[in-house]
Amino acid sequence: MKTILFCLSCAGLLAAPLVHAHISLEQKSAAAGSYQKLTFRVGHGCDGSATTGITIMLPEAISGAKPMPKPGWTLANGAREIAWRGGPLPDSQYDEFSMWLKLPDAPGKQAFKVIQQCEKGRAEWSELPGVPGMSGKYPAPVLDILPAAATGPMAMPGAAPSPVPAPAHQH
Ligand SMILES: [Cu+2]
Repeated sequence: MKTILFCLSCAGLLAAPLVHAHISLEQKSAAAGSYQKLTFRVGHGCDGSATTGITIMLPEAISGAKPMPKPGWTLANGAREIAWRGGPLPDSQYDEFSMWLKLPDAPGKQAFKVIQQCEKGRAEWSELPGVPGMSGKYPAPVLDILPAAATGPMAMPGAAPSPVPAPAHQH
């Protein structure tokens, strides 16, 4: 399994000059059970076509998220997915889409599948690392959730418990 993971990351590195930014997650890791802002960066369109929609699928372990509204984009947030529609965001520009959520208590890697809609075509960023048969061209952004004890407020100030209410707050 380690070999597969290693070779996939090799392929990603080799392909980097061609496929550049992809859709990436600014935060690479965070403490289990913490409240966290996640920022998804959209580095380019679909084969040169401008982006008109970003849909982020929440992993099963995450029960809710509060997306950040963006001028020029309408927002639809369901329990399992969050969608921004608008733009268009030209291929030559980049933008960020953020949400606020509570991470699960269990450590481990969580993948956020992203569907990018463009004026022409679409791209599904859904490939998971370590799965044989994947091209590696459209990796899903992955967050590494670390055991809370391994981080702690001193090591990661951003991961400290926050007074902001839980995103899954029910009325
Ligand atoms: Cu790319």
